[in-house]
Amino acid sequence: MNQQRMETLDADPSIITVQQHILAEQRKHSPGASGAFSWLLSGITLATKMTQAQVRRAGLLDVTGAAGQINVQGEAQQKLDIFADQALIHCLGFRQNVAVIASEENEQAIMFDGRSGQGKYVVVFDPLDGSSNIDVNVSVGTTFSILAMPEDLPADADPAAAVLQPGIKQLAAGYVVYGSSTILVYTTGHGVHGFTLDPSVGAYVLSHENIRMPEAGKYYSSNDGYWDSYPQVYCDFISDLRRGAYGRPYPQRYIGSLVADFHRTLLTGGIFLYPPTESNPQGKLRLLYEANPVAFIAEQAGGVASDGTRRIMEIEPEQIHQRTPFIVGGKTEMAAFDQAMAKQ
Ligand code: AHM
Ligand code: MG
Repeated sequence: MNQQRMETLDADPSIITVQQHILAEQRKHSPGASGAFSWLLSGITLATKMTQAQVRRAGLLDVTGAAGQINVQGEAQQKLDIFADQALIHCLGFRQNVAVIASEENEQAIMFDGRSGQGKYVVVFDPLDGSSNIDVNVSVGTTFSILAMPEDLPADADPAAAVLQPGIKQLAAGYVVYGSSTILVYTTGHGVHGFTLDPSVGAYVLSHENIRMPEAGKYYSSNDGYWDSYPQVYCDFISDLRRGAYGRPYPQRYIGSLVADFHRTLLTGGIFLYPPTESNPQGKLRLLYEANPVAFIAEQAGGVASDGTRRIMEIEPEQIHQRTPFIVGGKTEMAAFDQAMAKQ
């Protein structure tokens, strides 16, 4: 083999996979760590790879459309909702350190048999967020949040008690966007890092290290189809954004998949709003597995997340599937939003 051929076969030493990154972060921030946490995260990444493989074949396989069941939110489950849910339950079921999981698709939290004492972690997720977009080739995603299993929980307790913790207790959180490429973004409280799936090797590779949300951004994002039922203060604030009251006019972008709308907001700044509406007076998005993980990532990237008056991550949850109004964005837009709320 000649020298030139040898060179083309050399592995790229600068490539860092998500697994390597998590292990390196653990060595840096928790030198005594057992590696159990990175093993758990690898269960999540594996499930998202299984899901993305199905998403990429939507239209070829019989995976699109409704499954004919209604979930606990009263929404029609898509076939891919169920696939993604089962993939996560399957992959996390093999991680002995996971005691309890809760998912958008299941009414009750699930305690894995015999793990109330030994399992250290609780994982909460929305397996396929924005799934009504799947049939029309629009980006969808997965969100997840990892908490510590409470030590004093009796073995026969309702597993929901393990899940009902405020967002400030999250040990890690992340999401995957199945978009023009598949990207995984995660935080363990030491910054926010993004990894793009390289389909040729099947690995998430570091592509966005230490993401910072721009202090002031370009777009606002909300479903203004509900304009007539927004509280007046939201209409006033959005009108001000549009007419340039905060420096320059903000154009609108809205996809209708939280992960995709937030990912754009994370990278380009601006503000995302899902206010209370007539049909969803408590807001539409779910606190534990949509708002909390996104809020953790936003804060770690220098942004802010609120329910209109409170910091999202300080809300004490009462129910697994509790909804919340959700406003998240860069420092400048969120300060303007807070001022607008204070004036009402
Ligand atoms: P889902 O979890 O059932 O997919 O619904 C959540 C989605 C979010 O991704 C998105 O932000 C929101 O619903 C869009 O709602 P709307 O269609 O009312 O704008
Ligand atoms: Mg969702």
